[in-house]
Amino acid sequence: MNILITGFEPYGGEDYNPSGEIAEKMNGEILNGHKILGVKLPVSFKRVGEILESNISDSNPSVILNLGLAPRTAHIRVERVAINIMDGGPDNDGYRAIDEPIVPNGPAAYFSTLPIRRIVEALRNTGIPSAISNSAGTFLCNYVMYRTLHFIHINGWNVKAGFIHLPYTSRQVAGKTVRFPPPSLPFTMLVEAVKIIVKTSLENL
Ligand code: PCA
Repeated sequence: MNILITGFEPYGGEDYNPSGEIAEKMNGEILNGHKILGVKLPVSFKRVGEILESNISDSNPSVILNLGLAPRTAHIRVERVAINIMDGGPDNDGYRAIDEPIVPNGPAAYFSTLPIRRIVEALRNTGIPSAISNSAGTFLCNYVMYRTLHFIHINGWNVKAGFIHLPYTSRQVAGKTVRFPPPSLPFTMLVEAVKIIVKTSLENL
């Protein structure tokens, strides 16, 4: 079985995005005997869909974890739902979406097919702060979650897929010369969290 992990390149004036770094770092690793394909995605409404779908088709994964950065969040957010809306930007191509559907006439929403409550419990049990989140926003993270769930749905594939929002890394925040740095977790803890999420998903296939 294969595992696909995606993250994003930096966006919004930041020069670092832990989600893309973790995806690339884990590329090629074997976890519980399963091979990980890790891919960094562009923060582009126009370009990301095709890259995402070709990676899903090529890797034929049993588990798909889409990762993204949620600035000013202090914990691992396990997303419950993706909605059929693009509203935000500008993305890295300079495109700003306003109230557009991701898939015209597509379902209003898709639920994550990951075992989200068990994931939150497993993370908390290892000392990693985590909670279910009921909105992945309306920017690229929600877009990638929706496109992933729509793609596996229309193909009729039985895949555990969902989205995880990560906080800033501590190192990233330490580089900001501000009076009150935003919340963060160490990079090593974020990597550990992703591994726990994959393992919990594999246990619940
Ligand atoms: N976070 C953004 C897009 C890319 C990322 O890492 C979001 O939450 O939509």
